[in-house]
Amino acid sequence: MRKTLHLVAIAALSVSVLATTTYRSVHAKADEKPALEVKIENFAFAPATLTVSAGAQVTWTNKDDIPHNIVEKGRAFKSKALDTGEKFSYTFDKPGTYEYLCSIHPTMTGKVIVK
Ligand SMILES: [Cu+2]
Repeated sequence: MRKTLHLVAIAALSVSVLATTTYRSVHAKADEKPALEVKIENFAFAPATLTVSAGAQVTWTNKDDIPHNIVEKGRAFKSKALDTGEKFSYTFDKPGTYEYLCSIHPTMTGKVIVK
């Protein structure tokens, strides 16, 4: 009788270890491409400097009630004017430093560093 209980306990433990391992591997996969977001708010990019790994996709969202755009200084990318709530995404394949601004309000600047 005791031996049976012992075996049941071992079986239960194995199932829980297996479940934990499966849970972790699923989550590790989800973490491979984190959502990288830059908010455009109060005439500023936040964060103003973002460091990402090559291959990362960055999404800008305009939270202001007036249009803004995102123009990379070397013209690597350029968005249309984004209205409130609109988004623009760009995938950074090559390492480097990408400086950008809002060409409607050129004092608004930001930077993405790709490693
Ligand atoms: Cu602007």
